[in-house]
Amino acid sequence: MGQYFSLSAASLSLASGFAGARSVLEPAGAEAQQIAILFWIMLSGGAVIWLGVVGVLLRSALFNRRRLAEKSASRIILWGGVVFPSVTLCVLLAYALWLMPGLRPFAQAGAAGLRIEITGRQFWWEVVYRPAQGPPVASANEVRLPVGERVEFTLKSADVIHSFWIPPLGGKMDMIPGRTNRLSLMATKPGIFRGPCAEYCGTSHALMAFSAVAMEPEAFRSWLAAQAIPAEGAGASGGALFLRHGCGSCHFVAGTDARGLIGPDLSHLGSRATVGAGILPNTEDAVARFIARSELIKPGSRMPAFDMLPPDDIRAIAAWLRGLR
Ligand code: HEC
Ligand SMILES: [Cu+2]
Repeated sequence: MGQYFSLSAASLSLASGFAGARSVLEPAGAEAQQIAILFWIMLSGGAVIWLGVVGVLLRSALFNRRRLAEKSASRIILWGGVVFPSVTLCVLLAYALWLMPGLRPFAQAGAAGLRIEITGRQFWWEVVYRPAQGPPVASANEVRLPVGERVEFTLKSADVIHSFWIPPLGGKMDMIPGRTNRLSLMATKPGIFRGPCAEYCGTSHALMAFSAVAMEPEAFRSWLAAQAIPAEGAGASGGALFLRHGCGSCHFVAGTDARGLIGPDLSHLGSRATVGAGILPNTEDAVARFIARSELIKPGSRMPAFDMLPPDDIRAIAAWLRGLR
């Protein structure tokens, strides 16, 4: 089993910085664009005001040390201390309020658009695509969406409060047990982004992320159509071992007898960029390590570690899962 103990903090942190992670300040979505503009307006406004205040301070301290008459002192306080901040803050408030309906334009998505249902779970993401036409498609730990189309997200939680956030696409929204929150996003550029859980949700909160993939609409539609069809795993023995070792009691794999609903849907695991909810690259080695040492890789995870299985069985299962594309 030695090979499974080799997981170090370094390999985790390397994996978590997977390609395509980007920041709020490189917007690739309509909502993120507005937030970035608001940020730059506030930053530059704040910088100008700060420079002005420091300038006046230096001037009075270094060059102009005579006392002011009481009348002009009161005037400075009235204009600089009351009127200016009130007007500036009112203008900023009005601008921010004006931005808000733009951040949540459900009406525009309408019934015709794509809806994606996401449920936060300790410590992974359940994803169900509900396209206007065609059957719903279940997935996990990855969210794909078409560029240039408004997508409505339905956000729920199965346990504690999580928060859904794709920084380059838009603002974050909480996932609250017993409630359904809605968020509408539109990607404007193709790309792969990282979506971290943005609300502390337990031991492995920092290891709960997903990849968001913005794709050209044509490519997205053919990808979704392919996801609706059961995949063929690589090497039938892996599939048999998967069932024999009881994985199917928690995991669903379309086209097999694995019908569990406790863990992520693995029907197309091989087509995802990461495993373990955004923390490991999707390689055979990483899948095998996750199966054997899930509690070491993700403390508090609801996935029991299977290090008692023969390594060859784990390898065969990992290879089979990776073939589910
Ligand atoms: C008791 C329920 C349970 C059993 C049994 C179980 N799993 Fe899991 N599994 C989970 C849960 C829950 C997660 C999500 C863990 C997380 O990311 O926090 C998971 C995650 C995974 C993942 C990562 C999925 C992804 O989307 O990245 C793989 C791969 C996996 N399990 C394979 C297996 C295999 C193979 C077996 C059998 C040897 C197995 N599991 C047995 C509950 C289970
Ligand atoms: Cu979370």
